[in-house]
Amino acid sequence: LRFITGGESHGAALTAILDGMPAGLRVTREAIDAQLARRQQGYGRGDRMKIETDRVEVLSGLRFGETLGSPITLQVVNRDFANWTERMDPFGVPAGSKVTAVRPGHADLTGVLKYDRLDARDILERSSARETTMRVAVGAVCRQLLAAVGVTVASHVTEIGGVTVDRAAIRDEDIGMTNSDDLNCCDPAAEIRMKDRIDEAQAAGDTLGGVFEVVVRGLSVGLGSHTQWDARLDGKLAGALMSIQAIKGVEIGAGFACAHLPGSEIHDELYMGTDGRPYRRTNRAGGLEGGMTNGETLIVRAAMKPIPTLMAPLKTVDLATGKEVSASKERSDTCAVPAASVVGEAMASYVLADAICTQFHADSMTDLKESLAAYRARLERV
Ligand code: EPS
Repeated sequence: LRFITGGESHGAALTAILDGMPAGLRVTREAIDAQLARRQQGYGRGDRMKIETDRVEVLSGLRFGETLGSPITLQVVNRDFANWTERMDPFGVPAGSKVTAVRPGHADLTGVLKYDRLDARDILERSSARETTMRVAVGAVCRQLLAAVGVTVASHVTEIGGVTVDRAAIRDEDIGMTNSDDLNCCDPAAEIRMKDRIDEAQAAGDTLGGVFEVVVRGLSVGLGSHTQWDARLDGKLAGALMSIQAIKGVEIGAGFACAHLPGSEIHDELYMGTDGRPYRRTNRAGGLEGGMTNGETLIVRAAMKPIPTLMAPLKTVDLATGKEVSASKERSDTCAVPAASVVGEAMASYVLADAICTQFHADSMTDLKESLAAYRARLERV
């Protein structure tokens, strides 16, 4: 599989092309729109989300609700474009003031230097996390392939602005089932404190980051491969999650804790089950060993930095005057960790659907399911 996205945050529309999906996958509009709606939620988001109601339009690759094996072109119209037509006109003359007080932590400064622009809007329109709308749309199609082979993808927020959930008290099977709409959180007591923290930050004109965890169940043993660096699934997942705007760290399973615990407390020991199959009692590997899925639940965490647009702006330099000033203010979110968790699910869905399509390469879902069933049957015989 491969996909690319196009679109500026306040441009006419966002698009994506997803290539390589087998033919014969049933895809519903509702399933895509439901994921788009989840991404729009979250306590701490700004006013833009009151303007947008993201809905997918499918321009190619589907007929009567089934994939054709051809590229799938998806589009989401930006409602806010109506307020930006002159400032974002593809052919008109420059309108609106330039953004020159570049925001620390944002793509603004590096982008204008690299792309030789005078207006940071030429950069920020594309670096904006609005782009993740299309990743979620693509991920929602991939999720439907995963569902067809018994794989489910969920997530939950585990930390916001230093307030953490009691992870030990959250049962793995509840993740994705008991999540709140407000913060995609499975710990109601922590969520109250997280909301207070967001209120405080908002009142102070500040922003907050956090951590989310993606949990994938139903994966076969052996997706990915130990044989080559770019076939290792942990590397692909980490890269995909790291590519989400504002993500600064990714962990798999016990992650960074592996660095300070001895091997005896990290590795998941094997026991022989009564059914004659080895099993594990722990999952500190997070479902990945040797760059391959090991049949346990896949657990990946990502850390998001606070959004760099602060209403109480940071110090910066105005590129037009050379003076030290306060950074520019764009309407923005105080905290977008819950939205990022939905994007994280989407990126994981894409990587896993790709791993399945690579291993069980097939032009149609019929052939894919047959070769996956044959592989699973062989594993059963072991
Ligand atoms: C964003 C700034 C805000 C966010 C936006 C990402 O948008 P605006 O500048 O229009 O107020 O709401 O997120 C989205 C639009 C979205 O769909 O997630 C930024 O600068 O990255």
